[in-house]
Amino acid sequence: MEEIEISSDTTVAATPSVLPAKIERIQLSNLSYDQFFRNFMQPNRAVVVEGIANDWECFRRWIDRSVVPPKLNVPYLKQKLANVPIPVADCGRQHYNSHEKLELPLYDFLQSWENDDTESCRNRYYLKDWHLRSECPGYEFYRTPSLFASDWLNEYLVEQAADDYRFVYIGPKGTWTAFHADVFGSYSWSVNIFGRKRWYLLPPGEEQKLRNSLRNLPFSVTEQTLRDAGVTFFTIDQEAGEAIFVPTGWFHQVTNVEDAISVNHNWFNGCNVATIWSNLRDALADVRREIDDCRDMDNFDEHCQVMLKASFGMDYADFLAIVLYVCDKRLVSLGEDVGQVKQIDGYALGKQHIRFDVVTIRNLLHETIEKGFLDDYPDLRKAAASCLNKILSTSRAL
Ligand SMILES: O=C(O)CCC(=O)C(=O)O
Ligand SMILES: [Fe+2]
Repeated sequence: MEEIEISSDTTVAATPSVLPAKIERIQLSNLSYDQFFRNFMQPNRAVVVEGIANDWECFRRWIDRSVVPPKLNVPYLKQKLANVPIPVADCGRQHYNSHEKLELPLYDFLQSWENDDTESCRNRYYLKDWHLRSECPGYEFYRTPSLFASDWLNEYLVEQAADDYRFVYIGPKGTWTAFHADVFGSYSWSVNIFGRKRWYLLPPGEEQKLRNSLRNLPFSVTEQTLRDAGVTFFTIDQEAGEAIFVPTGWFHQVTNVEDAISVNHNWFNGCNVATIWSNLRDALADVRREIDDCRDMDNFDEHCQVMLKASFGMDYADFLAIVLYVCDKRLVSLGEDVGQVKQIDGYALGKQHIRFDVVTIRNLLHETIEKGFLDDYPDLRKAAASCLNKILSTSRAL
């Protein structure tokens, strides 16, 4: 099992220096896990990693590189995959803050790639957020790069056989993803296996300059609108074989400037879990404000959690279930002498990494109890307190 390890278990993030003029590009062979952890994940900095997907099955087989220009190998994909319904975004139609979604049979979508006569339709449908990995668990068309293998969200969801955050995107030239920050405030990584995407990436807070008089954010931005609003932003052209690490809370808009195919995960871990928890509490505060006039109804707090799940995608119980599950796995391994903590795609955590994760959870739960964040939810508070006690009684190993 391949180990991912850090050089010490300190939870103190390196002080972020001023933003660089450009997003750094680094060859995978020149970037260790520990460097990525300290220089990018902890300080929440974007980076492009080159040379990352060359040995993936999808990189080698989904694309026919024997023709000029290379193109999607539709016969191969049809032979590998059944004609399942796939989710597509209609880039010609706006639905609130994103594109309208519909489902198409996979083979219809693939067929339209081959047909030039349907150009207008072809360049409109964007196959995105496709859970191909969980739909075909036996088909290992890629392996998560070790840099991104500490992933509490998918570690938990995959082991529970629940809906995960691992996706495939297949976008014809001109399709695009509207201006957004990622779900929960998670990190995302995106690896192109084909084509080119253009990203506009904004450091956290810069999006505030784009709010209109109703405090709404724009659906789409251009370099011109960003410059006019005095926004600090980065433009990145991402080529095949390159990964983009999108840190927590960085707004972005992405265009497939050529036909482009990518694999992406959303995830969080010990480096950004405190931000996720803070976002979740802010989202609950928004819900409570929205339905403040119902405050006297029975089960008001439970009702708020139902609304929180609907708007944010996760409620307090979901969040704690992930954190407590992750913590238990690590505590069990610390209690044994050779216990391994398995991560997604066959990775395992090194000892310092296990300690880092546990210390992070200890700090998070300690603050949660101290500050009364769960006082409206006694059962959750009890579960959090009991986990904290378990951590404290394992202090020998910490
Ligand atoms: O590639 C795209 O169209 C969007 C990707 C994205 O938003 C992400 O990876 O966070
Ligand atoms: Fe995104």
